[in-house]
Amino acid sequence: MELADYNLVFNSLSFAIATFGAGTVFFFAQRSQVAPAYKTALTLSGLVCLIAFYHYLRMFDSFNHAYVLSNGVVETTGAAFNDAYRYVDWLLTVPLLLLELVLVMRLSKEETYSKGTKLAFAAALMVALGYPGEISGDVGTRWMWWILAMIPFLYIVKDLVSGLGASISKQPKAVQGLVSNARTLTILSWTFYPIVFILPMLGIGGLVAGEVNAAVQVGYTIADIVAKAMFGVMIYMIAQRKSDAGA
Ligand SMILES: *C/C=C(C)/C=C/C=C(C)/C=C/C1=C(C)CCCC1(C)C
Repeated sequence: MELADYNLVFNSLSFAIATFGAGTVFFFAQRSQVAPAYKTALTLSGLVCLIAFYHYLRMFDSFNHAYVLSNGVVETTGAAFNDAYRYVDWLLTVPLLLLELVLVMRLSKEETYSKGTKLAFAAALMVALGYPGEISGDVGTRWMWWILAMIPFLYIVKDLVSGLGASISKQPKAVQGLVSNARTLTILSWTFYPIVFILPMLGIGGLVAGEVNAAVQVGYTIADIVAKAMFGVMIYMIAQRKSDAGA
């Protein structure tokens, strides 16, 4: 790994730790600012940041065990970078993020339950199908798992576009724009992940199992910050505006 790539990965992992640590404190503190119906959504935002904070600490640690700097040259130690932290993180946080969106919309109990379980299940399946591809150094194997993981992914996107789309029109006027923006942010930031996944298959940044591809790590880290922390701020704004409107 080149020094510039090493620095890029080191700094972005470090930045993510700071962002998710701050996000955890912020979202838990802001629970007191919203009506009781929306407190769970904020609790979930705080939990998502806390889970990510922990996993980024572990990834940073794993990265520092796999690579060391000696006289300005990056050396491998023989220890593999552990991608499992990222996937375990997604397995926990991705369903929670979808529940956040469903909860803040305050649909009927049945709708919340059925939408919440369907979306959470599809999200967990998507992450589980992506992992065998992520740890493979074989282009064909990676494409196969990518295609399989795209099935639940497209199901989620379709549901966010059509299913939640219908519910958005039933939201109070004051938040319709915000809810629709939160949904757009989710779709755009989530689409980033399958694109980042294929970078090494397109010859960007090298493809060796157990070795860090800087473009992939930085790409996932940016997407995580948008999909978890920025999304959490939008959920907070929706919750606060709906609380003010007594909705
Ligand atoms: C906080 C973390 C989030 C929002 C993670 C989202 C992850 C995805 C949308 C991942 C999707 C993938 C595919 C659609 C195919 C290839 C494998 C994945 C897991 C990268």
